[in-house]
Amino acid sequence: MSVDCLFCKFVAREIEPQVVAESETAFAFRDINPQAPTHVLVIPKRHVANAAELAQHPADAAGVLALAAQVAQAEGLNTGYRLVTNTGADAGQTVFHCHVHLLGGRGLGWPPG
Ligand code: D5M
Repeated sequence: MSVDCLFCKFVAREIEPQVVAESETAFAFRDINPQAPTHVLVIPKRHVANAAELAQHPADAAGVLALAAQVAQAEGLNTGYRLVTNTGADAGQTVFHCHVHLLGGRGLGWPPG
């Protein structure tokens, strides 16, 4: 855990987000500024800054993807959804605890902006 990290505080339940699902290694909650009817953030419970750091922990990376798939199914996203991981300032990363955006419930354009 990183003491100054908002998402670590969510995992520790020091602050309560809108929790969607949880597993041994991953945690899912609704984005505060949703960009689609379903916009859930799926994070590793372990504090890592980004996807590159998450790759150093394969079990946690797999846990994040598995929880994302579970949430997508629970949300009824049968016709498709998108997983996005912004990494670094140029990609628009603003929270430096790795997170995967799960977006669905509407048609999604490509390429993203
Ligand atoms: O995405 C960071 C995301 O984190 C962004 O979509 C808003 C979300 N966010 C920020 N604060 C909160 C709280 N308090 N609850 C829920 N969601 C939050 P990035 O890819 O880093 O730009």
